[in-house]
Amino acid sequence: MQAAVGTAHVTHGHIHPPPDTFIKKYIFSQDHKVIAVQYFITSGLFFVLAGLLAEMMRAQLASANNTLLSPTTYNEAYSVHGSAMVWLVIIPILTGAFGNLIMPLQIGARDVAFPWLNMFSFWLFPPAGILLFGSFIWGAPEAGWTEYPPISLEQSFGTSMWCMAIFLIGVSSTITGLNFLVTIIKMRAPGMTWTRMPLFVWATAVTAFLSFIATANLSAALLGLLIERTFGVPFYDPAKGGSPVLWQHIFWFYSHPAVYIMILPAFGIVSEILPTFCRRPIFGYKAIAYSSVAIGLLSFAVWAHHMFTSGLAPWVQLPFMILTMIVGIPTGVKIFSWVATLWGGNIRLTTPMYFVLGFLSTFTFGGITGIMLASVPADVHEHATYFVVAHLHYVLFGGSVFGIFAGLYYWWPKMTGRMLDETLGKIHFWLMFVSFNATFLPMHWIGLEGMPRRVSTYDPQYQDTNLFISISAFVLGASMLVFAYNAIKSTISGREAGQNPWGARTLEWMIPSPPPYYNFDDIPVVLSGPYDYGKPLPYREIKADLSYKPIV
Ligand code: HEM
Ligand SMILES: [Cu+2]
Repeated sequence: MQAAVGTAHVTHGHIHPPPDTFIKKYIFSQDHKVIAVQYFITSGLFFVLAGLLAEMMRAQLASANNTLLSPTTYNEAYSVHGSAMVWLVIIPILTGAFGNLIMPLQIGARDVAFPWLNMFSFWLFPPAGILLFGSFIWGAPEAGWTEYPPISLEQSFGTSMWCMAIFLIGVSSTITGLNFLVTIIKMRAPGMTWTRMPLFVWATAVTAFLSFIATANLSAALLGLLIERTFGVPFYDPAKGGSPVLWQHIFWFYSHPAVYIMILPAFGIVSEILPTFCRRPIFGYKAIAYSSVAIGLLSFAVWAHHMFTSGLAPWVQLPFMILTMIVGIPTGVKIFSWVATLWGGNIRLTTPMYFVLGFLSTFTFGGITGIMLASVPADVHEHATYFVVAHLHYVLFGGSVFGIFAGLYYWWPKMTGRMLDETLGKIHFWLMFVSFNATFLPMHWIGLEGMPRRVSTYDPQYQDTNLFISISAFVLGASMLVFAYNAIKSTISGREAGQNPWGARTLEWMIPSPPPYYNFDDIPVVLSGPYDYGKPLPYREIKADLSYKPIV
């Protein structure tokens, strides 16, 4: 047996041998599973820091003319909060952590195509976080996560640190995108055709393509900003002949695809969890897979919907408005397919399912306010108000973060070998779901009534609603403690998960939890698609327990 395994490893010559030292095993590891955990821990830490900045802002906004934070500190807080949530939390968790943990297992591979590059990508990430949070020492950036010139040209050295931080994350994203693309194209197990791939892999493939293609634009824009700030080369300063709108175009040419980098993997997570707990094939497999591709391509053609108030000619605005609304179609195709999967399913209401149902309601709501913002006549009024803050948190928090927690509750047993407590999971869900809506739903109203975003004081007419929002935001922050407690409890005394506690059918559940170093002793042979509940397993010579054991 040992010899047979040995030969199989030789045929996969690019796979690294097991590490022999602590440093190689846990610090500079090339194992995709260890790297995934490194991403989870690092982004988890940044999530706490960025969340604390949000709570500081809400403390300031609890009353109309509060003086807890100075206007400058408030500007720094939302700029670093937004930048960190986007680049240090959501993107690294969905790609670096979930992509690394799940994608190679689901395609039956022993690792990603370039394990060393994978390690390198990860190690660009902690320095980026240190630069971003360290920028507070010299005066953090104050022009929001979008850092529009000319304001971003005028600020202190902290803004240059922001440029370097985001540049590092950009390089890391580009490399990971390339790595994942090659892995998915070249390393799928025999028999795993494109239409036999799990939907999370489809989502990861499109996300990797976007990371690879789009992020280089951001890097170029950032380099321009850094060069202008350091050496005075006038790319963006209108006083010297540059164009601030140039920055906006390049920034959004990246950042609109980036919103799909932040949501497609969450779509993938939802598409894995639904069939498992509905015990039936996912409705519209191909529709879900191909709509991800459609969304990915369309995402390059809508960027200027962020710039309707930047003086674009009307004949430019119209196509951007129409194209943006068209993105709603493939997204709607997914939502209908998910609802149709639920329809008539033998539904098990586990914690991952709670978060999926939470995701479906909040993300759909955020998608609809997105269509409202896409309409030029409406956006002219909604732009730069709290309506936008409400919309973006419905999609990023209600979508991406709910998706992340769904995935965490679902794959935690695979990652750690132990179950999370279901009761605590449900308490976490209800606290988070209710306080999330209580925090962000009222922002739509005050936004439409005219409260501007990015301000530390406001007209007293918005006082009561803001106090309510702030109290809800503190409950929302506290709800995360329930998860932290659950995670610690599971690590110390959680029930052993076994190989396949949910009775799922994708390949990661066909191997032990946590997976062994080489993942698969023998590379599996795939015979059909992954969600055919009720039929024999579609893998040659793999026997797995498919019974779902309810967890009490
Ligand atoms: C406890 C949870 C959270 C609270 C209370 C919160 C609150 C806030 C507040 C008060 C602002 C600034 C509004 C302004 O003055 O313009 C803001 C901005 C922002 N937040 Fe959050 N937030 C939370 C979680 C998140 C998450 C999970 C994300 C995920 C990506 C996120 C992304 C952003 C972004 C991108 C901005 C825009 C920053 C800018 O204007 O440049 N937030 N948030
Ligand atoms: Cu956009």
